[in-house]
Amino acid sequence: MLDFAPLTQAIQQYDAIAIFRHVNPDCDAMGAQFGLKCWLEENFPDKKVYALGQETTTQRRFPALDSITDARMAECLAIILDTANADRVDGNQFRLAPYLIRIDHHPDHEPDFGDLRLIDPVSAATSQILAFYFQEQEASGRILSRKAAEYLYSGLLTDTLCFRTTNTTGDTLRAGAYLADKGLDISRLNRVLFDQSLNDFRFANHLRREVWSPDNRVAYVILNQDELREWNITGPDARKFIDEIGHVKEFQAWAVFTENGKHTFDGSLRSRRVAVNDLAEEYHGGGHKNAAGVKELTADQIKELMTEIDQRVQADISTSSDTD
Ligand SMILES: [Mn+2]
Repeated sequence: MLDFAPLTQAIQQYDAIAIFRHVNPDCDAMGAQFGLKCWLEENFPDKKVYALGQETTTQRRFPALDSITDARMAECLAIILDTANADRVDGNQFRLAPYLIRIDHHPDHEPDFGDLRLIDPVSAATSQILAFYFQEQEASGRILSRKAAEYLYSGLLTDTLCFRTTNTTGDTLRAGAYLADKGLDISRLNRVLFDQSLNDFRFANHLRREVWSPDNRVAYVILNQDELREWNITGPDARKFIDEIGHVKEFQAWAVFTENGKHTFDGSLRSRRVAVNDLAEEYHGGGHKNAAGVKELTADQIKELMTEIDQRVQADISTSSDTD
């Protein structure tokens, strides 16, 4: 369990708090950001709290982001959520903060990034870490509202693909139960997060048709700019459909690559068992063991990467008799 005492001390010490998260945010980044903002505003009404960043997610609606001057930033405690690398933060102003706290569940590769680091790679979501912090704080009379709980539950549910990922644990479900007890409408939230438009439904069919899997072990799709334009979808949004490929028993690893504006490809990688994050790091990316991202690959590099992943899968199959 993380020691949250220094976090509480820092929050108490500063009159203004700025909350950051990563670029191309998912619902865990946004949910954690607004869950924390909401909780701080409700429990520390005298403090000013800012949610900073430019981008947002299309999966559910979040309030508008704030903006502050550099001078104001220099007075703020900065809290960075769900972000393992300094250059992945959405916005640069955190560098002006007198004190920097990181709360994250990604493996920690930048020990100098953050004055205080609350990192738990075993947590399925940053929202999970915050849920336990807020629960602990109830002993000090602080409350978690339904609204704040809803933000965190959105993060928990999306980062675990509805409690299905390999990092879903009893703690994940306990965090979910704690949040649900705040009066959440679970069914409505699921519809808000996972119901899709007709265009999305048809795009998912297109993606399934385009899957390339020569040996039925490793599967991937490459989408070029013309296709993305035709389907009226951005690269990051198209890559979120990767789960469409993840339910085929034969596939041990799978990926979706989308052409970016620089004539190279960005990709999302997933695997059942073999590690893909160390390989992703060789291709301008990174992430979790079984879920990672890569950036700016040429078509040849895609082939190289998928061949390397396939070799790992073959080695894994030949050393393992566990086939469930
Ligand atoms: Mn996350």
